Amino acid sequence: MSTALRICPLCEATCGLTLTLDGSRVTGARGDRDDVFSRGFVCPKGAAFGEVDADPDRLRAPLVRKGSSGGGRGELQEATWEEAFDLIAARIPAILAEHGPGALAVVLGNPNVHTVAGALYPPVLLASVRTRSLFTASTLDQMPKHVSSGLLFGDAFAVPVPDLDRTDHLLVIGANPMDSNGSLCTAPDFPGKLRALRRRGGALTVVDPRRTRTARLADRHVAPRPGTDALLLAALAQVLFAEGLTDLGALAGRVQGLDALREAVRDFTPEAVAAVCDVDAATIRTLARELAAAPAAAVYGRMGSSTVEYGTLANWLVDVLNILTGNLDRPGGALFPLSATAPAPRPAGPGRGFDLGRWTSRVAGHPEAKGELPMAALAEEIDTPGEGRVRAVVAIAANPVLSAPDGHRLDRALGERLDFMVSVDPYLNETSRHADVVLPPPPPAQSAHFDFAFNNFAVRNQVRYTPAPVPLEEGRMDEAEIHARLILAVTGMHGADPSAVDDLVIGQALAKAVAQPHSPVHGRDAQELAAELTGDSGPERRLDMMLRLGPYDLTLDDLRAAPHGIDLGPLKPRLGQVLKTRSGMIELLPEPLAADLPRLRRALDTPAAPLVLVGRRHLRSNNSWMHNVPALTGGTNVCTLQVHPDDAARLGLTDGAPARIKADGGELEVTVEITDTLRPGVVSLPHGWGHDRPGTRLSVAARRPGVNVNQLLDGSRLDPLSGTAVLNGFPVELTPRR
Ligand SMILES: Nc1nc2c(c(=O)[nH]1)N[C@H]1C(S)=C(S)[C@@H](COP(=O)(O)OP(=O)(O)OC[C@H]3O[C@@H](n4cnc5c(=O)[nH]c(N)nc54)[C@H](O)[C@@H]3O)O[C@H]1N2
Ligand SMILES: Nc1nc2c(c(=O)[nH]1)N[C@H]1C(S)=C(S)[C@@H](COP(=O)(O)OP(=O)(O)OC[C@H]3O[C@@H](n4cnc5c(=O)[nH]c(N)nc54)[C@H](O)[C@@H]3O)O[C@H]1N2
Ligand code: SF4
Ligand SMILES: [Mo]
Repeated sequence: MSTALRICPLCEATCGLTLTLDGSRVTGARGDRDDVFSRGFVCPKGAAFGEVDADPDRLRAPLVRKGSSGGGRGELQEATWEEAFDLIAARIPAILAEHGPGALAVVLGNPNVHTVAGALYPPVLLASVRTRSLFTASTLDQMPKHVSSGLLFGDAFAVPVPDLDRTDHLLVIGANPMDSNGSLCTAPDFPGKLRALRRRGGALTVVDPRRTRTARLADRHVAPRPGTDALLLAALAQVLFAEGLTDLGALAGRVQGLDALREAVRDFTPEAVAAVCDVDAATIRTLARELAAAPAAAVYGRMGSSTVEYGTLANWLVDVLNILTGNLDRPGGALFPLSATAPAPRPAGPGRGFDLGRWTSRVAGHPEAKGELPMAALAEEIDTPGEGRVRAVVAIAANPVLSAPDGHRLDRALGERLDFMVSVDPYLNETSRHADVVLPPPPPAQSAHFDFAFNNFAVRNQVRYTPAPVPLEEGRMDEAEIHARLILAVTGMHGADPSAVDDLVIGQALAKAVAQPHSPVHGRDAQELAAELTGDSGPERRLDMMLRLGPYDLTLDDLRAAPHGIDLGPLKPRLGQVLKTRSGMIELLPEPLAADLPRLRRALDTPAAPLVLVGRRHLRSNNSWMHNVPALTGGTNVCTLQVHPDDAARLGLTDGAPARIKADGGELEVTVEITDTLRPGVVSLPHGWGHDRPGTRLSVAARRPGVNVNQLLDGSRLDPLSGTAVLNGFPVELTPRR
């Protein structure tokens, strides 16, 4: 028996785990008490790390489709790595040569932000193929935040996070961190931090149509009609202006467009929005006054205010409120983290700004956002004939058949209309079953971990690296090597040494850095610097390089010498480093947002749908891929349609009985669960279920498949500015099954 440290990759909290090992088998997992950030916290998912790691349904070898000569598509069979990459090299470059780069769609799912490989290689793949057909989970999630940050601050990745440890007042809108453990706010033990806020006399307000576990902890819970957050937040801003409660504090002089904003929100009075939001005007005024009165306050919005019709407006208004109350970039408010692998900050001054809609999607003409097209448009980009059609897909850690709108259409498109598909995925699931080649990464215990993504959203600056706790099993390939070989195979360099990819990146990055006056290596020799890098693999050398080019004067050796991490202190004000707008100021009322306000104003006169659907997450689940682990299934983690007792009585529904639910995209049979934790007029169905398609290898999940909520959508409901799918607050009809 031995122990090893591993940062948990299962959610955004990034807790440090201590694994107990029997040889190379993980026999247990507990929170690492010495971890500088998570200090021993663990949740049920992290505690089940061993079971997640050892799932017997995980693929052990690549799968390649064979026997397709007879007209059918053939069957996926185990193959060698060589066969798998040979086939990719034989097919994709030819498709690119014939049809152009856009014929290859790159589809990136959520676990990409939870692996070293996913952080380091997809950007290289995209840059070398030069395809504009990029679809990621962001347009099912946080793209509205990127767009609003891009417009406000000039940098789509400049996301302020609530200073949980020091704030006096936290206003949470459309997030349920008690179950999700937080998102775009990396905070191990979010529950403990909320309790500590209350203990030190601070206030927690939760705005959510459901009485969630987070709402139950709050001093005040407001349950508005789903989809109306932007109106509610606009009214808060209106009250701050009208009652003279704005106080920019240190932001005064760094903000542009204040008067225009006052004018733009003038008609969104509490009285004007009260009926649509179904929140009385007095409560709205109280929320605004409390926010303004708190010594330090933070407004924090997530999924429920993002994947909605006015998602970008709502995300923008979250930061507008932080700015109007002087809480942006101040301790206790919402601050910009500074990760150890971020490039060394450049001096303050005007930047290049942020542009939206530089190109549009082929079929529906959706504008790009941050270089991406809406995931909701992937199916139509494959199945609509014409010049520029997507003919090949590389899907990495993505299961859009379940996670994106209208899985049936995407399922058919992937199965019948593609010339070639690759999945990098540990499971044969609803999406990867369509691939011609499946490349399985090893289980997490065999992978090193570093949070390239989440340290940018962490409530405290810190840095931790955990090498792979156990060596790669015979026949396995590290996910970084899989990605590097995939890049080589796709770009016509099949057979080259995969370290060539890392050397290329290192060479380019160092050449750029030595030319930058603000870089710690300015003026030095790039080749000499490359030779100084340590690390046993391409990814380790790249990590070492990023640390050396970063803001803290760190190296990989420093991280190795501190296995429980290095604390880099609380978040500090750093707006000057962050702003990259063309004006060099915060641009409070950017033109694309101003142009979207009339649409919001029209919502004031639109009658509310009698019944709308919202999602929910369960602590022991994670999107679509953890229903196969027995330790995490059962109990309350079930795919039921939650219905309020009043709606159940009105519609003649009984608890546990089947019902039919119908929306734009289709119909589902669901099991009713009656609960008063929802506001009337709202039903809730979780996502990631629907494991009943043939040809998958998910033996546990298939026994209790549930239904795919996204089948209720047809992909046409989007937040227009960000291309994000409306997954919350869409109208449904519900009838008992007769
Ligand atoms: N209705 C509705 N739909 C939603 C949501 C919602 O709230 N409601 N939430 C949305 C959100 S926020 C997100 S992020 C998306 C997620 O959407 P996706 O990213 O498409 O879905 P996941 O279920 O996270 O599955 C990711 C895939 O990664 C694979 N995987 C797991 N570990 C690894 C690994 O280490 N390496 C690789 N290469 N693959 C791995 C899994 O087997 C799975 O196939 O779903 C979205 N869909
Ligand atoms: N256990 C677990 N943890 C997870 C995940 C998981 O699947 N399971 N997924 C991970 C991922 S990929 C992400 S992105 C994060 C998401 O983390 P969170 O953003 O915390 O997401 P949810 O738990 O979906 O919470 C969204 C809340 O918004 C509410 N809501 C719905 N519509 C509206 C609305 O119109 N207005 C308001 N104000 N509220 C609304 C819902 O009732 C729900 O409580 O969680 C991550 N962590
Ligand atoms: S909170 Fe997230 S990171 Fe922490 S143990 Fe649970 S799943 Fe892992
Ligand atoms: Mo997500």
